[in-house]
Amino acid sequence: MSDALLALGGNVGNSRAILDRAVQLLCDGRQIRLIARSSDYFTPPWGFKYQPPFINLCIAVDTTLSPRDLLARAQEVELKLGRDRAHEKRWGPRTADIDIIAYDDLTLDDPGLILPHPRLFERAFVLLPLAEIAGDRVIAGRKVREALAQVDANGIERLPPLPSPGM
Ligand code: A4P
Ligand code: MG
Repeated sequence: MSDALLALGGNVGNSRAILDRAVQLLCDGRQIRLIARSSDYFTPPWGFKYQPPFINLCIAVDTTLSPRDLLARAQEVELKLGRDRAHEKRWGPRTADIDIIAYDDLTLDDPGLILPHPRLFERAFVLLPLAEIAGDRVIAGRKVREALAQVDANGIERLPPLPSPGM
């Protein structure tokens, strides 16, 4: 069994509902078990600025899948939720993007999978939700909470939980 940290984001459609569904689809309770989930965060667009704000969140999971199989599963979920890689631009709008941030303490540099995620330490929209569930975790020699203190998190808002259905 391995542990992994994943970051989810989206800015097309009802992102909170879509990402909630993404967590449910991904964490089947057998091969991928949800251990912790951050709040949802409202985040200004990073990279390509002329697009709607994103919703971002992070999860911690236990998994029996290899890193490659975990990525394949994440990409299946992205597709199921309507992601269309053929028509999107780099860092542009998307319904659901799922990145693997870390997988145990594994370091990997393959064409299709880089671990830990190479742009993690530039991204407050990942570090802020990640610090909520794994602030003391050390990734690539840096503690998540300390890495968060080094980035500009202006404009990011932690959102209250959505009312559960039936309330
Ligand atoms: N890949 C390699 N390593 C990994 C990994 N650790 N996890 C490969 C996931 N995928 C990994 O992915 C392109 C390829 O990266 C995949 O096929 C996989 O084999 P992609 O999701 O299309 O990524 P991308 O958009 O080209 O680049 P990147 O840097 O992953 O960007 P994001 O995170 O997808 O960027 N602003 C805010 N506020 N919040 C956001 O969530 N997201 C983006 C999209 C831009 N701006 C944003 C946000
Ligand atoms: Mg991605």
